[in-house]
Amino acid sequence: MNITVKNVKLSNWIKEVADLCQPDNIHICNGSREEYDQMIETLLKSGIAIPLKTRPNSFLFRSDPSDVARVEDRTYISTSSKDEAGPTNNWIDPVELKKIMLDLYKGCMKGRTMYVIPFSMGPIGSPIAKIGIEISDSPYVVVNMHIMTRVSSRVLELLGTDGDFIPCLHSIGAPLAPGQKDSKWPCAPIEKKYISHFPEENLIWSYGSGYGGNALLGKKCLALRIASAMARREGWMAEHMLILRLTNPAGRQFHIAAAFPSACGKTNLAMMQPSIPGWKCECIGDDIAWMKIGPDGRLYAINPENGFFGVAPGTSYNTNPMAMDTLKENVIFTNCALTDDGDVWWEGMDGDEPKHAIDWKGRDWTPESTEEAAHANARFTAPASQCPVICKDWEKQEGVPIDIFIFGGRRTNVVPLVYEAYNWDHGVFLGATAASETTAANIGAVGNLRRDPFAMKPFCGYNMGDYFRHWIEMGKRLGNKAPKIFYVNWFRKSSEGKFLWPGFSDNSRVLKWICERVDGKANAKKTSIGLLPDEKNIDLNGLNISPENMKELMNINPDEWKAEIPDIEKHFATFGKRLPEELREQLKEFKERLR
Ligand code: TSX
Ligand code: MN
Repeated sequence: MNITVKNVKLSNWIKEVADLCQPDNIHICNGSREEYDQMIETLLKSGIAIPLKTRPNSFLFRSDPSDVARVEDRTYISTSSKDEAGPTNNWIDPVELKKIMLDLYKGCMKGRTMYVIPFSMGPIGSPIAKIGIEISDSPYVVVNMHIMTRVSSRVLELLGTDGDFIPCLHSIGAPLAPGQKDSKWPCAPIEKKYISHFPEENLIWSYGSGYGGNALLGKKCLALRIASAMARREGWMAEHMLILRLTNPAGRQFHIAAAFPSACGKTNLAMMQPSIPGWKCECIGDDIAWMKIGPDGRLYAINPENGFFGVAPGTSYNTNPMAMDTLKENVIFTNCALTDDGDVWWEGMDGDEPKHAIDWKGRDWTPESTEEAAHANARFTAPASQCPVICKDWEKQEGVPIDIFIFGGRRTNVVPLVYEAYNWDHGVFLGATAASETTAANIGAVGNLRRDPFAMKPFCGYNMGDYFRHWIEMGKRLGNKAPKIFYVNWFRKSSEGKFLWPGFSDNSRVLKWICERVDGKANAKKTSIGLLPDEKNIDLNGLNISPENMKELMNINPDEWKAEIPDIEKHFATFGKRLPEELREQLKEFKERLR
């Protein structure tokens, strides 16, 4: 094969992978519209992509029913010692894991084309951006990477002859024998799937799955797991956070980065439109924030992604109108239902459900069917630039200065609507103890409390105790320029089981109080858990919420909080000696405040 690549490391790696995986062809991607169109054309001809009649340049894909989500028990952080990966990660010794995977990779691309995808996470050339190269045998991965990252031949130019990049090797793990008919969604069985990270050498090896975070390696694998390990070594932060800009009626901008576990509506908050007059909200990112301390000592954030890979079910003009308007054209849908008029549909979409549809498995569906039409983890892949409220500065090379961090979770009781951390270390304590109740969208029983520190449990590429320490250290470096830290809970319910807070657009009322705190304009009262708004401090103008409900929403019951302590202690104990002294101290002070 006649491949010319200037970069020495890349050209050697391509040869090495081609020798190992034995593809029929090699295609070096350039990220152009022509390349995208040509790829889609091939996918249409083979019947894998289904064109949508109602949305220009938009297509539906159906995955294999066994390949529908990230596979956390097949995800590995492979460091030289198990302790380096820590208690929250699966670990296999790198020598052993590479031996297993090299065996799987041998000849795995036979009968297929090997795509070399050069991409930038972050605006090309930004001082915070990183370059990755994904090698994949999936054309579906190529078109998704076109939307989710900046795929471009400019990336190869930027690399030059000796520039460095993060190698991301991906195979669906389904070689074709000569003459063998391909399936619509080839992939390997679960016991052969491996999503492996080698953070000590900035390397990603993924095998056997074609879905989402298992296969689009720029996102969770590079931008969170590998980047978090790089960030600790290099003194910056890679976080599972949305980024938004809130502008108050006086024109002052506040930049907020917020971390929530899954099923808390992170994408909805990222695109939220305020219900209070005079306030403006713009989206910068909905999933990942990379942050570095700038020349002025403040923390600057970029969104390393180029698109949204969002959960479709539940997305509607009610819950997220800006997302709905993002999805009008140039979108890839995966595992949604197909309506008779050639549009996609999913549970929770506005309006009546269709009388007939084809479900995500390709079978007839009617409202009488016992299964869902769309898979609960069905997705849209859409360009961020199409979001009507994308911030004009979302691609600014130096990023935006973060004023506020928000952590949160889904809690039916105990946790009030909003509170502020006393100081940075206390804020790190709130992030480290963050917890959320499981919903039908998670695995396991509904309503169980799961600790998900900083919403990073599945995404931290090293020992989480060291990650907590890194946060403590960033606070020391940021000093009085550190963002203020808050905790929110949109999901508290009354004793009758009704949501106490309307949520969605009305969350702007909570963000307003948060901004006013940062501006030094709002009061707060000291409590055992942190600083709480006085009841009158939250702007409830035009909102129909009873004082009793407001009281219940903000109530702190010390007995309920005392009952949380044993679980926090158990959680902290899992990190052993790696738990920073500062967090032990925070827990001690919390216990004293509760006495
Ligand atoms: O995304 C949500 N947010 C954040 C929005 C900016 N959701 C959806 C979560 C599932 C992904 C919410 N659900 C929020 C919320 O603030 N709050 C709730 C709970 C809730 C649901 C419905 C109503 C009120 C609260 N109202 C009615 O049903 C009329
Ligand atoms: Mn996420």
